[in-house]
Amino acid sequence: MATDFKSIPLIDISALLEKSDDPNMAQDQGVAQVVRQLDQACREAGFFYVKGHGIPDSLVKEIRSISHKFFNLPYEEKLKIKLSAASGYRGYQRVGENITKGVPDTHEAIDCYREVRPGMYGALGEAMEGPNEWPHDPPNFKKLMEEYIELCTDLSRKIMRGIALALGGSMDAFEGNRAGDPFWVFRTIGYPGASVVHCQEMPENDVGCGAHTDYGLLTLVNQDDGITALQVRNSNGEWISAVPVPSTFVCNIGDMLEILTNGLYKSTLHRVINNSPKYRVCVAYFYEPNFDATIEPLDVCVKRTGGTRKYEGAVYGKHLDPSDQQYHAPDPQYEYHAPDPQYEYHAPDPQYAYHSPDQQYAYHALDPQYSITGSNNASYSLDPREYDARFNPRH
Ligand SMILES: O=C(O)CCC(=O)C(=O)O
Repeated sequence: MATDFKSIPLIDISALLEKSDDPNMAQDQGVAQVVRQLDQACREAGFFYVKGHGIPDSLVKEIRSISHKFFNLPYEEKLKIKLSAASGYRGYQRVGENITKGVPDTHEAIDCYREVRPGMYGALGEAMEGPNEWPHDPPNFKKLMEEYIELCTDLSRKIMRGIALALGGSMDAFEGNRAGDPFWVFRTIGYPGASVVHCQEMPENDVGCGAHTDYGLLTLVNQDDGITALQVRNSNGEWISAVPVPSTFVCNIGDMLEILTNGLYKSTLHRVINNSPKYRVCVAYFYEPNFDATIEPLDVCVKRTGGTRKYEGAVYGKHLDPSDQQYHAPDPQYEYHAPDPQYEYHAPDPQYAYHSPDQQYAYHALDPQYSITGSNNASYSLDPREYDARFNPRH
C-alpha cells in the first residue's frame, strides 16, 4: 500500500545483479540488503530509482538523444510510421492521440511491442499481431533500440528475482508460465515544452500524460536529465516529483505485480507534467508477464495478507489489448465508455466531458479550460504545416 512517502528511494542493485544467476543468491549478504530495500520501496511507494544497473550510461543517453532527433523531424516524416490497428498498434502517435482516462495526452510517441507472429496466441493475440514500425531516419534507430530493449529485458528479469525473494518466494517465482517468456512494451515519448503547449491558440492543458498505473510487472523509465516532470501520488494525494537522477532508472511496479502480490505491493498512480520550456524525452520500457499467462495471487502472498484472495485471476494479454482502451461515447455529449471498466471515464459534470464530433481523435471539452483543442479544432487536423507550427516550431 502506498504510504505518505515524500521522496522516492534510491537503491544500488549492483550486489543483486552480480549474484542473480547464482542458485544460492538468497544467502548472499549483499543480495539480502538489496532485497530488503526493494521490499520496503515496493510496499511504501511502488516506485524506486536503481543505480548500479549495468546498462552503459553512453547507451542510455544515446537512446534519449536519438529519440530527440526523431521527434525533431517534420511531422510528415514521422507520419511514415504512423500507428494503426493494422500494425498491431505499433508506430508513431502524434500529440494528443494517446488518451488517458478519456483525456488526450500532450505527448507524441513511438509505441513498440514484442513481436506477435500471426496465430502465436490465437484470438487472444490477434489485435497485437504485426512487426514494429521503426523509422529509417535517424538511420541506426532500430539497431540501437533493439540492443537497448534486450538489455532492459535482462535487467528487469534480474530485478524481478530480487522482488521474488522480497516476497518470501523462490527466486524464480516470476519465471516459467508467469514471466519466463516475458512480453514487453516500449515507448519512446516526447513532451513538447511548456512554451509550445501554452501558446495563444492553445488553451492550457499541461498534462503530458494523465494519471494512471502501469499494466505489467515492472517499468524502467529513462528520462532526460534536468527536467522534472514525472510525478507520483502518495497516500495523502500529494504529487511527489521523480526528479531525474543521472545514471539511474526510475522503476515502478504495475497492476500485474499488484495482483500477484495480493495487494501487498500496489501499482502507484503517476502522471507527467512538463512545465519546462524544453522539449522532454522519456524512454519507458515495460516488463510484462508471458502474453498468455493467467495472473493470480501467489500463495505466499495470500498467506502474508491474511489468507484471503483479494483479486480474481486475469489473463495478461486480455488486460493489455489496446483496442480495449479506446473510448467510446455512447452519449456523445458527456461520457466515455471503455469496454474494460478500469479505463472507463465518466464525466462527473458535463463541463469535463469530452466528445468527438467529427474526427476520431478530435476531442473538445465543453469548457475550453479543459480542452486542448479549445475552439480551434485544427490543432488536431492532419495538416503537417499546422502541426509543425504548433509542436515542431523549427520546421
Ligand atoms: O514520462 C515519464 O516520465 C513516464 C511515462 C509514463 O508514465 C508511462 O509511459 O507510463
